[in-house]
Amino acid sequence: MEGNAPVPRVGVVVFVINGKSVLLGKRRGSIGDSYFALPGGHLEFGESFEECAVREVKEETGLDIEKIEFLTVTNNVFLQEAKPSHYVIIFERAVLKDTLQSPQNMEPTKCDGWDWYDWNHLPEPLFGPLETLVKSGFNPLPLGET
Ligand code: 8DG
Ligand code: MG
Repeated sequence: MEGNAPVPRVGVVVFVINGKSVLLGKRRGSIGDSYFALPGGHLEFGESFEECAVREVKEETGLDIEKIEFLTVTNNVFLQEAKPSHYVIIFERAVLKDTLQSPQNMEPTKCDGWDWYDWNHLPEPLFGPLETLVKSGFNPLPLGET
């Protein structure tokens, strides 16, 4: 393969579901700066989607999650960014192991802070890939929770 040729990367992001709310944080310092996004990040070599979801949520929010389920996948090309990039994003859903546990802002240089948002009253602006999903009518809540 070409040395520095850009390649698509894989991201795993997680709808952490708490009742009718999901966890979102305003991004800082990378693609999607100032937009609300899901916790998540780059799939590491050899990792399963579930392992990546657990690791990223723990690293970014301190939360322990369980019941990780695959929801959907989207193809996202960001050509307008300072560093053009291309991500295949795996969207997972999960719940808290301990519903009394609160999110912590573990990486304050990358995120303004985490909070729960009612699915029917999401904050703005949402990061593009998430915005597109929401606008398509996608709903990450289990049936009956809408
Ligand atoms: P880093 O150490 O590489 O900076 O952080 P990371 O946690 O591994 O990566 P990330 O930037 O959080 O996520 C990887 C890419 O996934 C991100 O650059 C763009 C893409 N992405 C989306 N939608 C979302 C989303 O809702 N949340 C997150 N975290 N990333 C998303 O396309
Ligand atoms: Mg991240």
